[in-house]
Amino acid sequence: MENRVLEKFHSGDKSLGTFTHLLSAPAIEALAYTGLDYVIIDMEHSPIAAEHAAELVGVAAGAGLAPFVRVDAIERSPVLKMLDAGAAGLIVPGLETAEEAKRLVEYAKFAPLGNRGYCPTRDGGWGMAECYSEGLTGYMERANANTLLLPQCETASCLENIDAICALEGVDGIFIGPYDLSIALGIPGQFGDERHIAAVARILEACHSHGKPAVMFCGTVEAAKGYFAQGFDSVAMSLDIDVLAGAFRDVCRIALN
Ligand code: 3PY
Ligand code: MG
Repeated sequence: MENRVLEKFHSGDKSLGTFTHLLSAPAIEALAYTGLDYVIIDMEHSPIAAEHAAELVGVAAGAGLAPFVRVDAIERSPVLKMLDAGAAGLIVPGLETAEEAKRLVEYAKFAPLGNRGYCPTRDGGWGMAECYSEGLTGYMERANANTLLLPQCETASCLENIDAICALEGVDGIFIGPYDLSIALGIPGQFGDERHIAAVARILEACHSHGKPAVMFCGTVEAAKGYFAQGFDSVAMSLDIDVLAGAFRDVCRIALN
C-alpha cells in the first residue's frame, strides 16, 4: 500500500499528475507510460459515478499510477467507497471550515484518528494484502498513513481558515483550486492578480508551516514549472481531454497551414 506521491514528498521530490475526464481505461493505461505520478478521477466535474470511478481506480493502480479521486461531496459515502476501492488520495472540493475538515477526517481515517468504517475491500487486498501481516491494526495504521486526504482550498472561508485546517491531524495537505479561488476573490481567471498571488502564497505557507504538501492545479506546462519553482510539492496539470484536444488543435494548425 505504498503511495509514490507521499514517498516523493518525504524525499523532497516533486510529483506531477493530471485529471482524467476521458474516463477511459486505455487512456489511463497510456498515461502510466508518460512519467506522470498520479491520475485524478474526477467525480465533481465529470458525470462519473462511484461504480465506474472504482473500476478506474483499479486500472490506474494496475498500470502503476497512484489513483486519486476527487469526490463530489463532503459526505461519508463517496469518501468511504473510494478509499475502499483503493484510492491513494482523496481531493475534496468546496471546503469552507475546519469543522468540515474534521468531519472528513472522521470519514477518511481509521480510529484513533477518525472513525472510518471497516470492511475487507480492494484497498487491503480483501484482507489478504501484505499490510495485514500485523493484523487489522497494522492495516488501519498503514491505511491512515498512506492515503492522502487533500481538501481543496478554493473558497473565501477556506482561505480564511487555512491555518486551522492545515493544523488538523488527518488533513494530509491542501489542493488549491485556482479557478474557484479566483472566482471567490472576485477576479475570475486572473491568476496574475496580486490578490490571487497572495492567496496562493498564503496557502503554500500554511501547508509548509505544518509540514504538509501543497498541491496546485494549473493549465500549462509553463505555469507548472512556475509553481514548482515557487515551492509547490505537486502540480496537477490540466485534464487529459484538454491536453489531447490541444495537441490535435496544434497538429491541425501546423499541418493545414
Ligand atoms: C479549480 O481551479 O477550482 C479547481 O477545482 C481545479 O480543478
Ligand atoms: Mg474547483
